[in-house]
Amino acid sequence: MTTFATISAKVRAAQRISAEEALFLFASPDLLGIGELAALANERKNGRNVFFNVNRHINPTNVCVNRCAFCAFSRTAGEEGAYTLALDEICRRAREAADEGATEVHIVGGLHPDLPFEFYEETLQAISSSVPGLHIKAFTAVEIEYFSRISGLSIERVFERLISAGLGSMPGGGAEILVEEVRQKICPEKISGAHWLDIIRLAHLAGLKTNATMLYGHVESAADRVAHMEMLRNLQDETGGFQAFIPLAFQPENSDLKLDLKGTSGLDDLKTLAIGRIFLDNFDHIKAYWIMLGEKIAQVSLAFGVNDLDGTVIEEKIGHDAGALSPQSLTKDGIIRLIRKAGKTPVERDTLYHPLRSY
Ligand code: V47
Ligand code: SF4
Repeated sequence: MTTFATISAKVRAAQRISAEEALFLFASPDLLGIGELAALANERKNGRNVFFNVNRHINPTNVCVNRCAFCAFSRTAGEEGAYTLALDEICRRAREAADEGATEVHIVGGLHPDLPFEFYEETLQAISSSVPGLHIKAFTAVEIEYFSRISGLSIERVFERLISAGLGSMPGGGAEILVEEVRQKICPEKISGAHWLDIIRLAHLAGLKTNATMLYGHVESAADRVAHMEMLRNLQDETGGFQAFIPLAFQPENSDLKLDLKGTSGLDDLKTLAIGRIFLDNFDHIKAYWIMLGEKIAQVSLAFGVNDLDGTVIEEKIGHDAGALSPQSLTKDGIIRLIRKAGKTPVERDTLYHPLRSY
């Protein structure tokens, strides 16, 4: 029989817990007990270090043919508020970021009905030639699949072309909840969960590291969250290409999923991060994306198994269009202070988790 004690014994012995046991933890009221196990699992991997990076997000366009029900960022072409950045402006932002100490740009956007694949390829080429050394983490699996469709190229060929144009790694977006019934409710136009996993597998085979996100706190059940994490854990066993798991707390404003959803509770945020740390024993990093969680919950999460606070971000749009109350960026000093005050050691990292400097 599953009890908290049997799960605790497994985690303490560094053994993998089952999906059923993860579900048991979601149903458990013992948040502090779960947090303690997650902290233990994390300390074993990362000691007292907490990573952050200095980065900038650039969203080249919010025009998107998918219009997922939870997304307040996207617009239809021609709709008020729709925008597309010129290549020069994207480059200018990347250069400005590097001048201010960023080591990474994080580039994701909508699925634009008219921009050709070459626009994205040229964007990477232009950034890598004008800002050499800046790591480009770009495009979700959803965008990669779209590039393949609009160009007629295979997924493998899309990766080859983007890597030679300067793509360094991929973020973890577009995963949402990989369970099909949930996808039908929240993002029916988006590629299936199985397809998302296939594209990520090909990314890993092409030598790209990626992250994996999980959008939670909308219509999904705890069982859906566990099924999602199990699919990620299985793929990670196969490829080892995931760097961080990033649960994204749903921000309900201005989205078609608004219903009577009020957003996640801090308790659910901490529990989800902690169970992610315990269940995903083959992921090195659990990232608290402070933009969606707020600074305080992100800080508390450092005692619940989290070892990464993402970055300075600068001008975040996806969460803020959906009502996120966090600031749009944090300074490096702000992140360092936040980590220090939680009793941990701040370590600036590059995108691939090489430590650059500890504070
Ligand atoms: O895929 C969209 C999510 C994602 C909302 O890999 C929303 O380092 C909450 O993936 N409420 C894009 N979330 C952002 C993303 C990401 C962010 C930070 C770091 C990394 C990384 C990846 O944002 C989308 C979707 O799941 N999203 N709308 C919303 N209303
Ligand atoms: Fe488009 Fe991504 Fe928003 Fe879905 S989440 S509507 S794919 S920008």
